[in-house]
Amino acid sequence: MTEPTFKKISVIGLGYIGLPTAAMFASRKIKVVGVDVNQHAVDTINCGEVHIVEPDLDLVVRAVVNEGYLKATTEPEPAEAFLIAVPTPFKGENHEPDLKYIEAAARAIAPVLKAGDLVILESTSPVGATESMANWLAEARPDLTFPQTAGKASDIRVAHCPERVLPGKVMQELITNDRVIGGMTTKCSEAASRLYKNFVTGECVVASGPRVAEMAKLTENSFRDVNIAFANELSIICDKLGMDVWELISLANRHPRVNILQPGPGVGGHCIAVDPWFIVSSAPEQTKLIRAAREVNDAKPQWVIDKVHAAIGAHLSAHPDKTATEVTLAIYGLAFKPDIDDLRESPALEIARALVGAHSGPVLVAEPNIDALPLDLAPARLVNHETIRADIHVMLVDHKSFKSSSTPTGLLVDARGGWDISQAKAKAKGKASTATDK
Ligand code: SAJ
Repeated sequence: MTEPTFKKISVIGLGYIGLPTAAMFASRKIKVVGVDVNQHAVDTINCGEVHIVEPDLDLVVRAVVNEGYLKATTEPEPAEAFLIAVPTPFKGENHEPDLKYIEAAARAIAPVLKAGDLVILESTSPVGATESMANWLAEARPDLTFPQTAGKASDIRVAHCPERVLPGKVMQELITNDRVIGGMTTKCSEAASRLYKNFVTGECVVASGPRVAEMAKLTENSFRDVNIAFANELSIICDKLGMDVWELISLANRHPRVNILQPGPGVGGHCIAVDPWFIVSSAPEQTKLIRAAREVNDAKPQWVIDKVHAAIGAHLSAHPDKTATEVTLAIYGLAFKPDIDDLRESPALEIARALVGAHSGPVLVAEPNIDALPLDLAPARLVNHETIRADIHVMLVDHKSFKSSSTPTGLLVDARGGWDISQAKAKAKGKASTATDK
């Protein structure tokens, strides 16, 4: 017997993952109802517009809303498949995962579930979250059967299929990335694979269950975090030994089995700096390396701040006639990574705030992807990087436009390796590689 195709699906949570996913299904001419508690997001989408920035998303959303395949609402309605893409933040100070949004989403869809429906958790989640979700659904609907008790014969199919797309490339990676399918039973995995095959050209890889699928997603982001921590530690070692860390890494990466990522001012965004803690909280005694990597990356912004203060001190020593109020500081980049406009959870923003708060002289900020500075940077001025004249230049994000411009004149604190400081280094023998006179 051929399994039915999905005629209507519902996506709960219309954020950075949910909206692109909803739009992608709708672009395959499947009716999609997007559900969000944010009335503004719902109204914006129903006008064919977007409330988040992601290349090409606006075009797809406009088309699918106009054609009637995507609509948004605040109240769940019946569908054949439900995809939950809500945030999983921390609870309190101890980096414990908070499943309250998943629970709220499960309880919101429970009343409209019917036998044969599929519920997929896409949110990055700690191990066991999918089973908790299935239990909340079962609690709310004792008239239906669920895989945790009925196995393959369950009325409702449940799976964890974690999103793995890179912000900035979401519309492309949604299609081409392989998709991990962690069904609670083989029937659940079959149904989820069938759903994603509507647009995924990568492989739908069936895991042995939802727990390993949850752990796979956390492992991917922790792997990246540990690798970046290694690069960040190398940058601090190189600074002590008077070497260029970017040269070092590019030499080491010539080895066929070495692939070190790049150091920076710290790790930002909503995933890499968060997800490793979900593993730590599941196995606190067994996660020494994962925890250490988090600590190394979290300490990097302060290290950069200290470097800038040392550069200000060096400049004042070289110009005894000046006071700090006469030293102009220029900051290049505020976003959490290159070539995006997203300032949330950005180490560059954290560093800029600290410098603006501590420095008594003028602070100029170049961030080509925004139109106005955040209010708490108020004393600073947003400027075009090409017109900057300053005593100390601080590179925090290597946006393409910064790298294509010439290296500025003055003291350089380059947390990204975006400037060519090799000549300057030769001139400034004995000085730290990250604070170089040019
Ligand atoms: N970073 C470095 N050095 C590097 C690479 C990144 O310092 O060599 C920094 C970035 O500047 C940024 C942070 O790490 O501050 C995170 O950026 P990212 O590009 O590594 O990752 P995200 O957070 O944008 O997206 C990640 C991706 N995960 C992996 O590549 C394993 C993406 O595929 C996931 O879907 C996403 O997390 C998520 O939603 O979990």
